[in-house]
Amino acid sequence: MKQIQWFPGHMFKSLRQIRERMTLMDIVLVLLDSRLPSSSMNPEIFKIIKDKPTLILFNKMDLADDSILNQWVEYYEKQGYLTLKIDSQTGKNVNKIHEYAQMVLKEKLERTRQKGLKDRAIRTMILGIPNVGKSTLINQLSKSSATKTGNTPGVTKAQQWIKLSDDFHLLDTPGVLWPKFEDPKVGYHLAITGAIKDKILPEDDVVKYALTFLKKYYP
Ligand SMILES: Nc1nc2c(ncn2[C@@H]2O[C@H](COP(=O)(O)OP(=O)(O)OP(=O)(O)O)[C@@H](O)[C@H]2O)c(=O)[nH]1
Ligand SMILES: [Mg+2]
Repeated sequence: MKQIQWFPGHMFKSLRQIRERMTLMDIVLVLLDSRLPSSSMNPEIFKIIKDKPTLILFNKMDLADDSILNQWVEYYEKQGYLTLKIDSQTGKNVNKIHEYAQMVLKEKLERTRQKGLKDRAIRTMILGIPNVGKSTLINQLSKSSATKTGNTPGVTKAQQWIKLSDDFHLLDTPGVLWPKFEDPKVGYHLAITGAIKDKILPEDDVVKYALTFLKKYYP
């Protein structure tokens, strides 16, 4: 199997931007592909988000094998993460994201209220590897919002926010992370599902891998 050496320069730039923007966030939405919850997880992600509250979203739930997906749900929930399965294309469960974000931030929101402070809007951003559905989710979320974009001064420059509601604001540009590559199998999974360009791995190998995989797991 061919090992991919794949860390384009724009990923360094993207990583720097993510780190900058992270300081503005109350919670991050980590978007995974339900068909490949492991391969679509960036290996460094928990170092990048540190102890920032996180909601894990399994996108493309419509394309996944639910019994296997449920094992991943269990895996992350055991580690203390709240997760939600969504379909960004049809919008299934997308309207639950706000409520889930509030659940993740429950204690923090309660503390604010106890101090008699008024809540400010929850600020969030989407993080995920290429093709996982970040833009589709942003479009789906903003469909129902009255105010499309607003300007809030950021750390270095003004950031564009989508006001999904008065108390839930989404940064309009998602953070793009690189996928996991240490296991050569992952490269094949990403090629088959379209997360990496067709040219990166030899087509014959990808097709051979896909057929072997399907024969083994879905004969
Ligand atoms: N079946 C299905 N397809 C989806 C879903 N979400 C996104 N897609 C499709 O997945 C493809 C990639 O979606 P994008 O929203 O462009 O992904 P992205 O993460 O913004 O990709 P980059 O901008 O390249 O990083 C598109 O063809 C979408 O229509 C989903 O929940 N279900
Ligand atoms: Mg996009």
